[in-house]
Amino acid sequence: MLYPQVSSTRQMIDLSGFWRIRFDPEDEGGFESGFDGGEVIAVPASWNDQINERRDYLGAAWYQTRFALPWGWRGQRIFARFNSVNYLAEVWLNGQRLGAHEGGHLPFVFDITDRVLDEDNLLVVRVDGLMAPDRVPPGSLAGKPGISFGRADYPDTNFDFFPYCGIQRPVLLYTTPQDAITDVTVITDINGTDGIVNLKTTHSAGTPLVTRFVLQGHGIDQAVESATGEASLTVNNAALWSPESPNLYQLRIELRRDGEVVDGYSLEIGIRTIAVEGDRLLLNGEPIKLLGFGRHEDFPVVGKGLLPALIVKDYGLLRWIGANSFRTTHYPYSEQMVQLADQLGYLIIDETPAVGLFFTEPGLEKRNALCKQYIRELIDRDKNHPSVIMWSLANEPHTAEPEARQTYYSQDFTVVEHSSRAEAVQAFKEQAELARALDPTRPVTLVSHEGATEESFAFVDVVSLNRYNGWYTESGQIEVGVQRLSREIDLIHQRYGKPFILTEFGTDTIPGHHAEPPEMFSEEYQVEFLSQYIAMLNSKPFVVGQHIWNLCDFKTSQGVIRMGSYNYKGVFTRDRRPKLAAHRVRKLWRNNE
Ligand code: BDP
Repeated sequence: MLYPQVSSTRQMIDLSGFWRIRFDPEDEGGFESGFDGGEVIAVPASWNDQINERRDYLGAAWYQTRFALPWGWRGQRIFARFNSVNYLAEVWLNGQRLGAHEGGHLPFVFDITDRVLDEDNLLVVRVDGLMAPDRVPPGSLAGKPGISFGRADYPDTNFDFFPYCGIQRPVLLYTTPQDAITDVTVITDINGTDGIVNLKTTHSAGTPLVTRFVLQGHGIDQAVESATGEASLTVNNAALWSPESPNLYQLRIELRRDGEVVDGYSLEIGIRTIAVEGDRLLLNGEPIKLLGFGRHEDFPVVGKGLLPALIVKDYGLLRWIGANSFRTTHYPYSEQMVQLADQLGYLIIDETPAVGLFFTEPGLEKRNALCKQYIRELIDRDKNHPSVIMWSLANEPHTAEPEARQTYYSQDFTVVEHSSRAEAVQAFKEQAELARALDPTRPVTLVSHEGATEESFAFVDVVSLNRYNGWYTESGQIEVGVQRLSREIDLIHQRYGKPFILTEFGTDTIPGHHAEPPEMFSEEYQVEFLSQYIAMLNSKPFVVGQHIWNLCDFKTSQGVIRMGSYNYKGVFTRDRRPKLAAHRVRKLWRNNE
């Protein structure tokens, strides 16, 4: 899927601004052709923190806005693109239904060419933020043993970030010519000092057209023409892309008829390879170690709304602390975030919205289908970004047979046979196959909290684990916890022999709370905890990544372990001020520079 752009053949406008919203708690409906009044709402942003009375409201709401067709657009193909609507969207233009999309955090597009008027168009979006067992992430499962962390949070989620909803990223209107480039796939390789750029495009013209590819930058200006839409360019002495040197080339694609350009599309590409060899992760053929964080799209008032200044700020924090990577916990981040990672040199583990999956609860078939839809949409959206080095299928799916989990812990990580539920094994087998079929170039991972009992680790290239020894377990005893984790990581490595990433570890830390000797919730405890974890992880060559939970404090549902409805595991506060641990991690990651 191509991000819209403005060029000599394409136009785009952004419908961000003040829309109207009408909440519909009884699900009465009937607003397809618009409504009078309503409340003012800013788009993009979640509704929850904008309108006090609706903070915890997760039901149906109707958005509307009006627009006129920009001058000169008629005659082009015209589209409406929604970059993210959480959770379910249904859309009408001038009373006519355009379609629906399930799942927040991934874009969807409608062709509105034949439905858009020259003046006074009314765009209506019904947004449904309800948490339900047959949705992904699944919700409203509380009260059942082993579900919702065994407690009831409010609102009832089975993850701890606040379930913000609404139109959270921009809605764009854009044009393409009638005969347009519809997709581009860029796959790069390295041969000695040469870069190989393999290109494939599709277009909407009914007849064969010539595609011209022009690659520029770092002293080269090369072009190749193709009648099939496929081509391969060799770049001598290529300037490879890496976090240290995020070198990008400008790729221009032109669709031509009789020598005349009918459409053009430009993008920045990076030449790099990513591979798993034995238990190492290789970037451009060299072992790479990921230092970084899990994060959330989360900020006061806007909730999960796109906030460009926050993206700039967070990349500044990542640079300052010496991180080279992050995981898009627990849903795909904005396309702007990914585009900047290409430019600034960050490695992304790109995660689908599949957080907290269950396998024996009702709705499994629908959940599995949604997981596959998300994988398709995510790869379609992000496949051309050099920064994206891995696909993460899910975070902490509840895969273990309960008895197997008990034996595993009580017998100090004895691996039991048949430890994962058959439904989970089947689901991840199919999902890993799907991700590989769609993108054979990137490793696939699964982020588990089950440990060596996770049978689905067999299907992925990189093993990822979240652990809180010294916090949720071995509370107050960091050393005991870290030693136990060290043994567990070794056992997982023995069982699977794959590269390992500790994708989450951290402690809730109240800024300004101090204790000597260190005590839980104090800044000193976070410093000690992260230092001991990092030392342990550094000692294992097969550990190819350490991602601290979390970059910043973030909003959660209300619950007994979330004081003030915050998760305080950030090394920065929610308003991005460093805690003591930020300075320590900076020293450790930047080698005392
Ligand atoms: C992990 C989850 C993460 C939570 C974290 C925590 O993956 O989303 O925020 O625990 O409890 O299990 O802080």
